[in-house]
Amino acid sequence: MEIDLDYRALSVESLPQRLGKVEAVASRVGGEPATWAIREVGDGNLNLVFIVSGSLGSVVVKQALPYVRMVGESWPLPTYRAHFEYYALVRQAKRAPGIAPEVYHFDKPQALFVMEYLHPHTILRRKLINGERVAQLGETIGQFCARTAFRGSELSLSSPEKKADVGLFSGNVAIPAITESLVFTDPYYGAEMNHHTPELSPVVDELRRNTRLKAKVQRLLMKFTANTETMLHGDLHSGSIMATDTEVRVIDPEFSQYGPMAFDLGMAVANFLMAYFSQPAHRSEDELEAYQAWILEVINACFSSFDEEFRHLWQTERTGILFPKALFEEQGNSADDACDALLEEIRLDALAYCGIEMHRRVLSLAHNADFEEIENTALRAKLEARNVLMGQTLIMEPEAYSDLAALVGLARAYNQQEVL
Ligand code: SR1
Ligand code: MG
Repeated sequence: MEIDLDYRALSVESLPQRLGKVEAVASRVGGEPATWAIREVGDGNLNLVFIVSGSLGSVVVKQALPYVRMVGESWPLPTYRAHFEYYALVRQAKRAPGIAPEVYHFDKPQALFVMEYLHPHTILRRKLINGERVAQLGETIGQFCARTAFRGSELSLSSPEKKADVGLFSGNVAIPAITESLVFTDPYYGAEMNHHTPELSPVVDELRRNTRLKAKVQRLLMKFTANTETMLHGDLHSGSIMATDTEVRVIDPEFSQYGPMAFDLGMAVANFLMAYFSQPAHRSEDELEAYQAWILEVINACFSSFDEEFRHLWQTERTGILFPKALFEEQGNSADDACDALLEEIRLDALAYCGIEMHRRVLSLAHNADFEEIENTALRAKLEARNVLMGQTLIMEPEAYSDLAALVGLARAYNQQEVL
C-alpha cells in the first residue's frame, strides 16, 4: 500500500499547531489556536473526525486513517480514499446544491479536508431510533438521488467530461472492493468477519441455501462493478444523513464511485425500511403505529420525488449524449416513454439493491444501531427476520413491488408476520 511519506495522523493535541495557520480554518474558528476546543467525534467505521471550535465558530476536520478504524491496523486501507471523498463532495455541491457540507480546505498529502460544521443537525439514524420526525425527509433524499444520478450521468454531462471523471474515480480501487464483498457477497455465506443475532440462525441458514437468490445478487454485483452510469454517494444509509426537524443534509460520500443510478436510492430506502422494522423495540404501543406509518410515507415520498425530479431534469437538462433531443423532440417525437421505461428499470434495480442492503446490515460486518441496540436478542432476531425476508422478496421479485402501494403493503405484511 502506498502511503505519502509526509502523512501523519492528526490528534486533538497536534491539530492546533498543524492547522492553526491554515487561513480557511483560522478565519472561521477564530482566536488563538492554542485555545481552540477540539473533540474527536468519529463514530463511523473508517476515519478521524474532529470538531474544532473557537471564538468565531466551528469547523469539521476529517482525515483518513491508513487502516479500517473499526477493525484496526490489521486491515490496511489507503489514505487516498479521502481524495475521492473530497472530489465527491465538490461534485455533489454542484449537482445537488445545498445538501452536502461545504468544503473549506483540502490537504491531499495529509488525506484530510475541512468542512462545514452542521449544527444543530444530528445523525438521522439516531432520530429514527428516538422516534423523531423530519419534515421533507423523503422528498429531499429522493430529490438528492435524482439530481446526483442525472447530473452525474451522460444524460447531462458530455462524453469526454464523464469519461475523464470515470477515469479519475477508477483510481479509487480499495473502496469499491469493500462494498463488493461486505454488501454483495459476505451476507450470503459464512464469511470470516460476519456475525448475526444467534436466534436469527434458522432464517439465515435458509437464506444462504437460496441459490437463485445468490445468483440474482451476483448479477446485481456484476451490474454494480461494470456499470458506470453516474457518480454514486455509495453509502447512503441513515448514518450518512444529518437533519434538524426541518433540514436534511447528506454527509460522508467516502464510498463514492461510478455505478448504477439505482444504487443510492435503494440504499436509502433500505435504511428507512430497517428503521421501520426495528420500531417495535424502540416505541411504546401508543406511538408505534403512527410512527411506522410516517416512515412508510417517507419511503413513498422518496420514490415519488426521485421520479418527479428525474422527469423534470429529463425535460429541462438533457444535454448529454444519451437520448439527445435531436433524436426525439427535434424530430417531433416525445421522449416521455423512454423516460418512463428508464425510471421503471431504475425502480426495479433500486428495490433489489434495497433488499441487499437490508441483508448486509444484519448479516455481514457493519451492522446498524436500529437493530444492534435491541438488547433482547430474541426480540431483535424476530424483527431482523421480517427485515431479512422482505429483503429476499425484493431481490427475487422486484417487479411485483414497483407500485408504491404494493411496496408499502409488503412492508406492512412482513411487519405483522410472526417468523420466529
Ligand atoms: C469496513 S467499512 C464497513 C462499512 O462501513 C461503511 O458505512 C460502509 O457501509 C462499509 O461497507
Ligand atoms: Mg460513512
